[in-house]
Amino acid sequence: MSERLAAQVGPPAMEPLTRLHPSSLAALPAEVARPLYRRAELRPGIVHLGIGSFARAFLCVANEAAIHAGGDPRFGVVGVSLRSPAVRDALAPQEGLFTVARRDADEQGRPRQRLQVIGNLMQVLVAPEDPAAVVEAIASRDTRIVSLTITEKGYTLDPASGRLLEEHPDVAHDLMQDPEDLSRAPALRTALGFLAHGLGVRRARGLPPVTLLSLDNLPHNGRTLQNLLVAFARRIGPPLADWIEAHCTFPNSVVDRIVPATTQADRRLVAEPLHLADAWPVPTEPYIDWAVEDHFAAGRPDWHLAGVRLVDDATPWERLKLRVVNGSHSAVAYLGAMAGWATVDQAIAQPELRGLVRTMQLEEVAPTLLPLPNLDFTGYVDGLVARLANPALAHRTQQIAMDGSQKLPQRLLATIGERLATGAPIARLALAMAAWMHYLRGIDEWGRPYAIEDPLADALATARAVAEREPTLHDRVAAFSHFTPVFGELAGHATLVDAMTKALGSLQSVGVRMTAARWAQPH
Ligand code: CS2
Repeated sequence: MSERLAAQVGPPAMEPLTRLHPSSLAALPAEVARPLYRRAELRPGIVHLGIGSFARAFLCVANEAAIHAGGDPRFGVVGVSLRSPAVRDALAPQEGLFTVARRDADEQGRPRQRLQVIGNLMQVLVAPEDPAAVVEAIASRDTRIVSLTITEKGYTLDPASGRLLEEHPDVAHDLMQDPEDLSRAPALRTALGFLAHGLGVRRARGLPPVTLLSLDNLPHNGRTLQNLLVAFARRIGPPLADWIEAHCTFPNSVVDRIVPATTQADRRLVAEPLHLADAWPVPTEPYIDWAVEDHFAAGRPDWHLAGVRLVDDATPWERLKLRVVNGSHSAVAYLGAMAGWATVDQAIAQPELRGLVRTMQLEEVAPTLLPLPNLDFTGYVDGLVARLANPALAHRTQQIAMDGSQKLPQRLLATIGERLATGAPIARLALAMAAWMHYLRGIDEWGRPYAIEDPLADALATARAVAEREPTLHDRVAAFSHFTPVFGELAGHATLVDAMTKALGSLQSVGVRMTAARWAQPH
């Protein structure tokens, strides 16, 4: 057979794999964990907005562990996709079952994974197809918690101040929907719109309040959600705003688990040992940590049985997580993407970058953290570097680089602001900010272009273009630093502008590797 013909005919067709499904659970290989409880006993106690990979590898995993440990099964999850039907289309034929693959490397550095089929996701609703179903789910008598992983931009807030963006077109649209006219099931677009309308129905029906639980990487995510939702509700009906404030609770919570986007390779890596096809498995790391304030309006799952920390005040955990884990992640993402290191493990394998992350954390971030009993900070940072070095995750630096405008205020600028207030050095933190600015030019050090994915991409491009007209690098950085949605009160701060100019100048002239090496040294 000629080579051309062989290519057309392709390899012999493989037997199509049976789909993961409750009826196929019994045939799973023994080493694959699976639901060992009766799924029929689950009740839909949690409505989760944003049922992407993170929610499934985090909330559903902790929930599954709690139920396995004998916890209350009335907290099954109804997932909501606010945009695309893809997760529902993948999981409906599997009756909500999906596989979590915990991946790392063995002592010899060979990748390995442990598979678990998760059973507590009961249903997935697709908001644009049936907004009324989402409102009804939030208003359902069974619902006791409405949780969210909608990413930073899903909160429709001004990143630097946390204020509701009333002028955002989707917010403006949702504010116009009539909360009294429930029969028409308004075509809501925002998470806040769905929450306000769902809670409006609950209140109208005299049903008990619920807990609103944000699982996103925002500062004081519970309080932030409360402020936004109450501001939104006040615009559509002050009594509803009062009811939410008086009865619903919004615990702050801090989530930590690295969950890269699923690829075709992941599907194959899971299908092979499973001997079944899972349309949307989720790869993740073995590490998982969750601190949540124990302040629930209508009960909660027995998450303590799953090792979740139930705390009075999550603030110290939040600082640690956002500033150390996410701050390092963003620094590695921008520097790595510019240097052409496509994945986080590739980037952190460079001694210069590893050194920079350690110095930034130990010298500049550590003094801004709040005391946590028994925390060995150096061990925590070393543990983070080991997590980032996990070669089995292939976490793309470009994935983390997305939405910088929404992430950097809490990951880097809050720390910078506190350091500046005491006159403390900020060279490494400013390098991370300069790396973002460098990244926004859209071409890496090898001349390869990429798109800037950010809800404020257009405004950022304009700010950059305006800054480019300035005669010196210092003036360009100063002009760009007036982009207030990100820089907020630090706009134009002389010390920050000086430090960013120095770092950006170095990135532009000697590149990422040499700059990281220099900035990793004591200054
Ligand atoms: C990452 C986070 O994509 C990002 O911005 O920094 O998703 C990170 O992986 C998690 O917060 C880790 O807990």
